[in-house]
Amino acid sequence: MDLDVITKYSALHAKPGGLILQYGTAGFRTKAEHLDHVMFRMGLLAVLRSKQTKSTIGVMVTASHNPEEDNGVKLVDPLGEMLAPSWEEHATCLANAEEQDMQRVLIGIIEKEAVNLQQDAFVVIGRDTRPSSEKLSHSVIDGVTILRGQFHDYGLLTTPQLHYMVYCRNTSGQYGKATIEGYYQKLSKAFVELTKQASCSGDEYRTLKVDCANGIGALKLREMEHYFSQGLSVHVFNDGTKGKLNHLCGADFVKSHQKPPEGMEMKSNERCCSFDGDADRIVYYYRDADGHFHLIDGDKIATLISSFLKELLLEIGENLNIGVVQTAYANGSSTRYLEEVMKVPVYCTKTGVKHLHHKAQEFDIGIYFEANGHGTVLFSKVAEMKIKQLAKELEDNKRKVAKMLENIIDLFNQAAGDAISDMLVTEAILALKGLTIQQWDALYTDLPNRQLKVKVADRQVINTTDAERQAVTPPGLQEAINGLVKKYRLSRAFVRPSGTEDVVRVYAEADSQESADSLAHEVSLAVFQLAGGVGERPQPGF
Ligand code: NG1
Ligand code: ZN
Repeated sequence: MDLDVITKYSALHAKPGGLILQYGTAGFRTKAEHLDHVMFRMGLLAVLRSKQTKSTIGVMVTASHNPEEDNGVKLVDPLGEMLAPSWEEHATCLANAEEQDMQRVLIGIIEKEAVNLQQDAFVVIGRDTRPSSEKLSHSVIDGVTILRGQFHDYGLLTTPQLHYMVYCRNTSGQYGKATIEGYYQKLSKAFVELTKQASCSGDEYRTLKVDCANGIGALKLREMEHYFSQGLSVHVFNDGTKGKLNHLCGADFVKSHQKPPEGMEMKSNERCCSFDGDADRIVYYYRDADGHFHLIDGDKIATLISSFLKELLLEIGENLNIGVVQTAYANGSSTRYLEEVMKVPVYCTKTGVKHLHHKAQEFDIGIYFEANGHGTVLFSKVAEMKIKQLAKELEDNKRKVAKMLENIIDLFNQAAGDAISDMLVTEAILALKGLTIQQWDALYTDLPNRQLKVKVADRQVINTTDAERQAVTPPGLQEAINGLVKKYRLSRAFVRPSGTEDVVRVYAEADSQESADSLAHEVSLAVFQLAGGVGERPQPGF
């Protein structure tokens, strides 16, 4: 490896002196103009990771639900998973090395990870629709090329589609074909077969309104639409032709503001959903006859899916173990409903899909969802084989049910949470069970809740434990929170430093919206006082 060449090219993607970034919950994220050097260096790192794992590695250029001016990058590991923790550290070191230290840091990684430089490397690249993404993805390619890695640039893709491509390539096509048509065909075939079993007598033709956050989801849904149009007709809103990415629309907006997106007409009781900017999150919602808005978040999607899977398993008399994985942001009512009514075990992990994904792998069928709508279902190899066998062996009705399970396995993107795939699963389940969106919503009532952000000088002064539900530092903060929580009924609150934004996040729930709002505000004040708040003191009201 000619390190001098790297140094020379690196200068063309020079790092702004003093800029420090952290590989966070979803890779690097910041203003797009600060990311050129990070992209080049992640191209280099992807080649090293590919050589070390002897597998294809993915690089996705996106900042998901963050504003259009931002961008970001994350690496995708061989089975479509998030990058291994030790490599996240390497990513941070490499991204923050000043130009003159680049060689040393690179050599350090190569030695520490015993990377064989003679090994071939292959990297696949995808990007979202942000104006800055194309140029930044070329900087990734520059990095890959300098280290003589081979690559395939898929261009515009949703984040989960890139995860799918990586997974397909590393399982020699067994999981599916690593092309965009391969993705469309695999999911659509499963969806159409599954919904064929729904008794459609008297049913109106199924339609769904989809807010695509003015992002990549719109492009890909339009491309895909005719593959599944037999079973579902989608009406795309916020397709990017007019509005700004993630601005007043998209899953993150709808979930955090608990109101409908701009740019979508909603008649009462119509089924609607929103994707986020890179189409890995989905939330549903509707307006009732009185005009009230009802949000159906990731927790309720997980509940619908797990109850359906449990029913199917019961019908074929198979007791594969099911587990639901959530984070501290899961609504308390969802956890209670899952545990007490549905009798499924529920686990709580730290925020960030890699933690949920990891935990979900412990079950035959692991269902994981973040409240914000990011999630999927993982089927273990054993579960998959058993179900496939039953679909051949069983008779009549039971065989049909096993076939449905087989289609469900194909319909879930097992490499990552995927808004398109989750949408199709949800639509199929609602059709099969003959459920309206109101009936689904009525499974349980969410506890009123509020999420706030507090700016502090250094958010890392907050350290947490118990899956982020307790703050261990700064001293006195947890005691203050405990004191405030006691003032309200059915209440709960916690704080944690965000992994994607320079803020501390505050979450509170209670028996009424007023109480949840007021508790969240009081906790924000405690954070501001005890964890080094900067700028204006948090004000009540939203
Ligand atoms: P941070 O900024 O660490 O809270 C947010 C989401 C995560 C996850 C990541 C990645 C919340 C409260 N947090 O992380 O769940 O989706 O972004 O996109 O929704
Ligand atoms: Zn996203």
